[in-house]
Amino acid sequence: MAEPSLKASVPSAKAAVAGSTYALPNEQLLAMYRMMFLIRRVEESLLELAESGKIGGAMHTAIGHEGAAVGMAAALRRDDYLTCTYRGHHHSLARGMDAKRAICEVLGKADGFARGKGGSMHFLDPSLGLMGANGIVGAQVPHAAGMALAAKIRGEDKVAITFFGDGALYQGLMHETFNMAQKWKLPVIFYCENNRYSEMTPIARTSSVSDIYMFARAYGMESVQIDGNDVEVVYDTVRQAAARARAGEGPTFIEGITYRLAGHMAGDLETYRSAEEINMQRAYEPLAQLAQKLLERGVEQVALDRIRAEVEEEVQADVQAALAAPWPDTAEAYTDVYKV
Ligand SMILES: Cc1ncc(C[n+]2csc(CCOP(=O)(O)OP(=O)(O)O)c2C)c(N)n1
Ligand SMILES: [Mg+2]
Repeated sequence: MAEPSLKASVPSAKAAVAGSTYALPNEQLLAMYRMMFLIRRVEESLLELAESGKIGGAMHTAIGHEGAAVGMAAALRRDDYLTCTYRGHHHSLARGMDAKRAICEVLGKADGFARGKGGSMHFLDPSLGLMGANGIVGAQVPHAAGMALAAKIRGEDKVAITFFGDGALYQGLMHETFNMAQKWKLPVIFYCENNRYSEMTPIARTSSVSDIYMFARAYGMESVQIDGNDVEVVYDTVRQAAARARAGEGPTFIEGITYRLAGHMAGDLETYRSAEEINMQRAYEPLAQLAQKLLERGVEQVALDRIRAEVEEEVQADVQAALAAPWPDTAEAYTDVYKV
């Protein structure tokens, strides 16, 4: 079965948020451009470090998914709860995690926010509302619903958002969660980053429906499909979903169409898709889309170039500082470790 192109999916996606009043000022869009480029360069640098053997364990990047993270971060508060998958560097950086400490964590250095013990797949910082990434496909979704339930019981004005992939939709616990979240009108946002692949398998080979936001409609849930590579559309959709959640109107399911420009994980040989397919998607990726939008709205290319140069310098300094940072003391091997 042929894989539907991103472009083909986008018109219906835009229609799903028709009537939106979003039009962010250029200044805010430039800040979003800066953050998306920072995430991109941190992750590209991490891939280089992995290739040179400096990173132990599995590492998944979200190169091409930056729109979802940066749009979300602008729409929510830092005390709103967030859970995500093993592909979660972008959410954490967008919520304000320090880039040097993030790189330290992936390298296993003592300056990492989990003292180098969590690594790439377990980014976490409760002070930023980051309640945990999870390596078990789908597991973080009921966690977020539980946080939303707790917020509701305590009478807190908090929303929980959870990110997951298209492949997670076929896990039973997702559907149990959708049902109860809708029944109890929990303040939770289910955000599916649909990159059209589960590891090396295209969605056309795994899903019985092509528009997966339809799954949530079966539970009576508000559910939309959007262009997840358009950071402004993501911002506006999450903003509306959060407003509904805070007003007690219950959960929203958002299917953000995107595309993973790098491999499933570092070291992926990518034998399952062609270079032509990847190159075709470069025209729609979040940074390219936003650059084009900014130029059309009167921003000069030189302003974008300046941001890129500044971020480049910042990220290279962070990488060098992380490489030079100390390793944890060997005695640390026995701290913060639990057994049951
Ligand atoms: C319960 C479970 N089954 C299988 C795996 C192995 N696995 C890791 S990532 C992945 C693919 C998930 O695809 P998707 O949900 O689309 O997320 P993406 O990696 O594309 O972001 C699989 C099957 C796992 N980690 N957990
Ligand atoms: Mg996927």
